[in-house]
Amino acid sequence: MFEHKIIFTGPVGSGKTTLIKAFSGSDPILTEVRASDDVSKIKDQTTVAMDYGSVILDAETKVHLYGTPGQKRFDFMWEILSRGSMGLVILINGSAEKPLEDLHFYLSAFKDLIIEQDLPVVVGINQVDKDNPMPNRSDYKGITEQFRIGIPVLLMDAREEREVRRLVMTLLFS
Ligand SMILES: Nc1nc2c(ncn2[C@@H]2O[C@H](COP(=O)(O)OP(=O)(O)OP(=O)(O)O)[C@@H](O)[C@H]2O)c(=O)[nH]1
Ligand SMILES: [Mg+2]
Repeated sequence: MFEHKIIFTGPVGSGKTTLIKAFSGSDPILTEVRASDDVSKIKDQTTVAMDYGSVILDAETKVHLYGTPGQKRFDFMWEILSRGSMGLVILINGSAEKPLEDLHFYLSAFKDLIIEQDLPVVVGINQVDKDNPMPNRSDYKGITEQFRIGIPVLLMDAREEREVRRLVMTLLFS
């Protein structure tokens, strides 16, 4: 069986934990605690170390999913979780205040994987009106192309198993 490790990163509230819960075959392992300070204005719980889940895609393929904490103060976990991963997903809440800046920030934070290691990367934009997103897909594309040409950008819903599967398949085949 081929086993792949994939890392999911992105800002607080972009849906990393939601996605891993939606997609994991077995019970995911979460490290959520009650949010304090600014995060509590957005939601009740936040990831402090990692999310982990796994899913068997077909008879030959198992995927291990690792979600990072979004909060910058836990950024020491980003590098630890990145080790040995075959691909990176950056998840962006498209209805946040500055989603293009968020994307730029995470592309920069993971530029070693993206530029030096040339790992497969896919960007998922969620929490948007898919028919008329603002900013639109090509705005996000423009940001990714400052880092590397050809990074796929998908509009998706992190709560939907089917859409997460499409995102993961895009990563595995890119
Ligand atoms: N409309 C919509 N809501 C979503 C989607 N994905 C997640 N959400 C909601 O947005 C919030 C995201 O929260 P989390 O999944 O905890 O976000 P996170 O990225 O794990 O955040 P941290 O662990 O704090 O970094 C939850 O309230 C979800 O219900 C989506 O695709 N569409
Ligand atoms: Mg989380």
